[in-house]
Amino acid sequence: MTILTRRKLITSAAIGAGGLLTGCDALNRSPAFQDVLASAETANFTVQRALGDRMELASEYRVADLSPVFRANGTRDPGTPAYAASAAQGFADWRLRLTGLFVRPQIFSLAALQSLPQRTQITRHDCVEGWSAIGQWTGVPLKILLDIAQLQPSARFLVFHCADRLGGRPYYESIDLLEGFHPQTILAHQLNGEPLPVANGAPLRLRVERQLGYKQAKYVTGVQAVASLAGIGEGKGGYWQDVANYEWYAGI
Ligand SMILES: Nc1nc2c(c(=O)[nH]1)N[C@H]1C(S)=C(S)[C@@H](COP(=O)(O)O)O[C@H]1N2
Ligand SMILES: [Mo]
Repeated sequence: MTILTRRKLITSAAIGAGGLLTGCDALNRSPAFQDVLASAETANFTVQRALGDRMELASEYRVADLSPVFRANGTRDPGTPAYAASAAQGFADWRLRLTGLFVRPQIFSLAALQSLPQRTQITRHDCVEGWSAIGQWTGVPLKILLDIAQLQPSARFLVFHCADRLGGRPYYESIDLLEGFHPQTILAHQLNGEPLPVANGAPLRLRVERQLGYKQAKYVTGVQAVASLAGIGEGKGGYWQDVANYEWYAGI
């Protein structure tokens, strides 16, 4: 079924640049195609893979475009004694652990992360709840950490563990390796040139700029390399995927 879908899409893409959108719109409206999308999350992933170059960049904006306020959503403060104690000392004891299928598992302090090469990017965050905000993020490209820790050949996904719980469950998210090595995928410790506020995920959050807001894990404590998402949470790759069937590949 997946293969058929991909062939159809490639056929419509072959119409040429002018016909591509029309072809896809028609395909999107077809009930059979809707069934395919509904039937398997992998179908959506396949569509993304077939339609676009997954290494394309998300739009970047200018300082003049920054939202006056970058609103917060979901957890605004993890609220645990451990988090409060860490915040009280400026997160000097915060650690990012790279675990799972790495050749050289790592533990980084914030200072260690900040001593690595950094990237700053101004991007638009789109939340499924219907709001967007443009912010400037500074942090270490995830690729740099992956190059240090070195993935084992069996690694396929990167799971981000967070310090907060929502509705009693730990928040988590996951991405594939293409997204993990993408130049705009960073672990950010600054928003608009200031240390990340608690409400926006202090001291460290994921920015994975071609995807929706819920992928942007806040309060990140760990990156786990895995061969499969089965066995992590309920196996759908993220908190909102488990709780409300949100799409795992949340392309904008
Ligand atoms: N750890 C954690 N990460 C999270 C959430 C959360 O509740 N906990 N909410 C997600 C959602 S739905 C959105 S829209 C963004 C909100 O980021 P912001 O608070 O900086 O606006 O964080 C995402 N990452
Ligand atoms: Mo969101």
